[in-house]
Amino acid sequence: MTQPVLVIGNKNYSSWSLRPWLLLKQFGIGFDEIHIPLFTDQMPQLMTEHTPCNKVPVIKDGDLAVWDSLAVCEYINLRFLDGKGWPEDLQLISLGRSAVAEMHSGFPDLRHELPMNVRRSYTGFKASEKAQQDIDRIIALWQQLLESSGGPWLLGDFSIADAFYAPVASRFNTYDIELPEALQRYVKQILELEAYQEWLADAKAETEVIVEEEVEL
Ligand SMILES: N[C@@H](CCC(=O)N[C@@H](CS)C(=O)NCC(=O)O)C(=O)O
Repeated sequence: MTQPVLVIGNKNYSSWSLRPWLLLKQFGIGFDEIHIPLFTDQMPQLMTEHTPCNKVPVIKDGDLAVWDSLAVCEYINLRFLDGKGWPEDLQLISLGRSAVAEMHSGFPDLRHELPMNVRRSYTGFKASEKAQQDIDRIIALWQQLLESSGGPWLLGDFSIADAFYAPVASRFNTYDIELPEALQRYVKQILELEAYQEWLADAKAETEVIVEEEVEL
C-alpha cells in the first residue's frame, strides 16, 4: 500500500498544516510530504498541481484528495486511527468537538495579531483588548477540558483537540503570553513533543519570510 501524502505550507507559518501533520506523527502513521511555499511565484502552479482548492493542507490517499484541516483530521481518524483520534466517552468527544469547531471558525483577533511564527520569540508583546479576549477564552476552554478529562492532554490522551490547539500553544510561546501554571505545563508538553521539535527544526531550516506574518513591536 502506498503511503498517504500530506500537502502543506511553510512549517514556520502554516498553522492549518501543523494540525494534521502533528496528528499523523503522534499516531506514528507513515506519510510523504509535499511542501508549497506560500505566497511565492511557485505557489499557484503547485497549488493547481496538488490541491483541489488552492489551499493547504490536503491529504492525498490513492485517488482521493481531502482538503480543509478539520476534514483532513477526521479522514485520518477514520482511515488510519480506528477512531482513536477522539476519546470514547460521549461527553468528552462532544466537548472536544465543540472546542475544535470553536478553534476552526473562531479567534479572529488571535489569528490576525499573533500569527503562528514558530521560529520567533518576542518579549514585550502586548495583545489588544480583543486578542486578549480570545486568549482568555482559550485559557478558560483549556482549563475546562483538562479538568473534565483529568489530562494530561486536553481530552485525556493525545487527540485531534491537541493537534488543533498545538498552533495556539506555539503562538503563546512565540508571543510570551502569560498563562496559569497548569497551562504553562500544557504548552511545554506540546513544545517538547518529538514531533513538534521536528516541525520546529524544519521551520528553522526554511528560508522564506512572509513579511505580513512578521509582527513588528
Ligand atoms: N479552513 C482551511 C484554511 C486553509 C488555509 O487558509 N490555508 C492557508 C495556509 S495556512 C493557505 O493555503 N493559503 C493560501 C492562499 O490563501 O492562497 C483549513 O482548515 O484547512
